[in-house]
Amino acid sequence: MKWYRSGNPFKTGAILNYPQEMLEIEKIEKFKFLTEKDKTVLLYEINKTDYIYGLGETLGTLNKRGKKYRLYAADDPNHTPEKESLYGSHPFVIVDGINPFGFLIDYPGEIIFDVGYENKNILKIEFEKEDFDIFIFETNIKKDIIKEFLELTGKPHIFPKWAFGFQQSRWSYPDKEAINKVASNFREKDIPCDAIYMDIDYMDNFKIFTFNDKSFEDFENFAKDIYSKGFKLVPIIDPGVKIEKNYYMYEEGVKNNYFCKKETGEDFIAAIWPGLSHFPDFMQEETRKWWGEKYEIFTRLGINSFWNDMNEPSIFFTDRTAGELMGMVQNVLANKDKEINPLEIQQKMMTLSNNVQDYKNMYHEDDEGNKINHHEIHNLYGHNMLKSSADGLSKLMPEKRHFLLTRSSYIGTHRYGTLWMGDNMSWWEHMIVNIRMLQSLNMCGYFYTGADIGGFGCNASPELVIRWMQLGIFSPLYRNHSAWGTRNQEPWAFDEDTENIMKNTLKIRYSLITYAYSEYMKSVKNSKTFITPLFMEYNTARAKETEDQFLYGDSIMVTPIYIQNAKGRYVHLPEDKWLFCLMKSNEEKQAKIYESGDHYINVEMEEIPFFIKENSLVPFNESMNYVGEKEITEITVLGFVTDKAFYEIYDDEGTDTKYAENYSKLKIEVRKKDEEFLFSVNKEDFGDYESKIKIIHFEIYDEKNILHTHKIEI
Ligand code: MIG
Repeated sequence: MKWYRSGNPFKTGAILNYPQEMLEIEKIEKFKFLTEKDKTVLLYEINKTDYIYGLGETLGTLNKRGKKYRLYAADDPNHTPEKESLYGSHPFVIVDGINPFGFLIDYPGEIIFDVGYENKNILKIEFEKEDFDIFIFETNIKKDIIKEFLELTGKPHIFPKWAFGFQQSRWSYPDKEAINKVASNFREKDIPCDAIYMDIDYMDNFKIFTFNDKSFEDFENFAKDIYSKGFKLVPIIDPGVKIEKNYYMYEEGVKNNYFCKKETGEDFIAAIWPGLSHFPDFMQEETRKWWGEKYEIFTRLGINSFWNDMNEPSIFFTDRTAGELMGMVQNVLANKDKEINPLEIQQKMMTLSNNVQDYKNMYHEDDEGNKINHHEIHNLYGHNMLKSSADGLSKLMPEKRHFLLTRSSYIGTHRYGTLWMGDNMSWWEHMIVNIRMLQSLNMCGYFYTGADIGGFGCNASPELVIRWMQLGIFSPLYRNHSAWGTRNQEPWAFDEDTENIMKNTLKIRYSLITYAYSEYMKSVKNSKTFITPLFMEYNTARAKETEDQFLYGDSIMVTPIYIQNAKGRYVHLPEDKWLFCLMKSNEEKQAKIYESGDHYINVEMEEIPFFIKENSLVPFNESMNYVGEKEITEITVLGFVTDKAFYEIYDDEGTDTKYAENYSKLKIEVRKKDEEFLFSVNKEDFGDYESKIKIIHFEIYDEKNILHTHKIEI
């Protein structure tokens, strides 16, 4: 790995461990470094055979060639294909060519990545300022690029085990009665679920760290009740603090100088959900501490799971943008006889929100008292908000793992929690976006992530929600969420048949909890992606171009249906043989061996297709209403063995922070010797945690498609 420095970069906090040697940017190889009048540029000549992967949360294909990306956090709820910015900035790239290499840029302002868009053979990276670090990972082994990236930026946050259960959300369940109803529906209908989200309406007038005491009267008992049914509550936290006399967050913030400033030194003002608001200056340690401590109103009730929204930060309008628009409109009204240009007004309206000039008018102060223009470090706002939340929760509940989602993120934010993919739509086109982004986000440390299942904006059809929920089985974050005013999309929101399909789907997810949790924890430990693109494992052009399939842990390849009315799809099976599994429910499944190559598979609406790799095993446990409801004492290991297969079940208590000391490993081995199978299990417990699994059933297929069963009692 080589580290080059240009100018005098801002200390973003993204990099945990710097390499020993820092080189001057002029010495950089592979790239041409240019300083122009108003920008700094890096150029890389794209080789014909190069596949260029990365850039985390961006639209477009997994191979980023042929599009331009603008890394400048934006709250844009309309993710159409031509859009260049989403909510985060993840300038990490793997160039998969003759000699694969990777690189990471640490620069908190706007970066333009033109990946062969203007000129198809040039990757052009543009910065407004010359101040950045670039790290080049020169190892040829693609998986090692990820390892080195995580050595620099740190390991992903360890989520509680329940995070691998299902989560239901909607903007908004308006009051506690609505949430209670959702909770009782899940339990009465025997549909598994672990968490229910609370969107902005739980607050008093959108004032952060308050409760609406009418719609959520006696919040404490309401929360207790929900938790006693095995649910977690996940309240939303927005950064904007309402300007209102006697509101404690406002008063404390103003008094202690916790808010971002205008150029003049007064507190910066913009309109957002609560109305005119101030924005906490998360660049300051003091402010972060103050904010983090506010979570106490939740943690005293045992709540330590949250989502941090609107932290690009999103701005609806300011007096400046609204004033300019008003001026234009008034001008038109006052001069009725003059010719008007309606287009100009319409275009002005489009620039009311999230206006770059507003960001340029906003200032931070760092811990040394230096004034920093917001625009220059724009991409750090969400990162530092999440850091503040994470540090606060770690102090308030030090023994417990927190659960935190953020909308805006930077490199390294994965250490504190994760991102969800923001405001997608109930469009089939957004399912493939979800599939690709799971892969590109895993590459830059967001192992645990996901999109709004069923789509956020627009109305969803039952088929779309079914197919998306089926994909969701293999999405680490499995959250169904939808926007205000759209059709409901909870499992029971459609017809009975749809409800049954979703119930079976969710039960399969819960039967895979042992596998999901083991694979996630091993991924973090070994610094390898949990969701892995095919190009990472297989070196053929066909594998590198397959973007609509992915590996889920070490044993499973997922091949989702994401086309409306499709009753099947083509799949690419690299290298080895694979065991094709088609599941309707935990009780009804088919399994069949496939040779490598390209195949068409038939998949009915209620069926979930996936493949198990040759010489691999997958443990299934009994489904349950929520993670931890029952102890898992019995598992069934499904596998495909032609020689020998090994699987390690990792487990721990699931909620505490002592996972490094207290955990268990159950090592399972299946060997084929001539026509016989040999089975063995080896139990290793560490610290004070003990594996609870007592009975293991085996369902092992050989290359002739013959099923061999066996049972071991421990
Ligand atoms: O302006 O809180 O991405 O998940 O439901 C919209 C309301 C604000 C955007 C989030 C979405 C959430 C919504 N929020």
